Amino acid sequence: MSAPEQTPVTAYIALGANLGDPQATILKAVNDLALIHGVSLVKCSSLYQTAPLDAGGPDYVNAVVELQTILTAPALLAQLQALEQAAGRQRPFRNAPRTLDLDLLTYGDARIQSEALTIPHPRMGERAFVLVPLAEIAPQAVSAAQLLAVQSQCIKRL
Ligand code: PH2
Ligand code: MG
Ligand code: MG
Repeated sequence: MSAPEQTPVTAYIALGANLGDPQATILKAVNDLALIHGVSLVKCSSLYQTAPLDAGGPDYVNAVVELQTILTAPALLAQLQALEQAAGRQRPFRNAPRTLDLDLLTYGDARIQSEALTIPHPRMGERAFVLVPLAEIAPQAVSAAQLLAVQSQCIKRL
């Protein structure tokens, strides 16, 4: 008998980095995401230089990717955390500068509220560094009103 088939789910991931060589780290992370077993990379936004929001340190490089995955949301999260660890991520305090941050924005149309994971990402609608790259690859996912609300935040396409 053949194994049951799993229906792939579309997930969006926000990538961010502002320590080390952020641009190289983000490009490597996109590559690494595509290599995860059970994940296919569908689209990748441009890279953006962004001013830190509610945070200090150097400017960030941010991007958003669209994935198709047969992994569950917790299993995908574990893979994202493993890539953050491999990039030398440390967490000395909240919103500290970081070598790599990989945030699961949405997972299909799932709504998840657990200790480890809140989906959709609770702050994605307040952040130009998420909405602008997301609108680039998934215009249906972002409204004009949402973009208008973050238009004062500094973001420059690289
Ligand atoms: N991430 C944060 C806090 N602030 N600012 C920018 N520009 N880019 C980020 O990725 C970012 C941030 C927490 O994850
Ligand atoms: Mg984050
Ligand atoms: Mg994070």
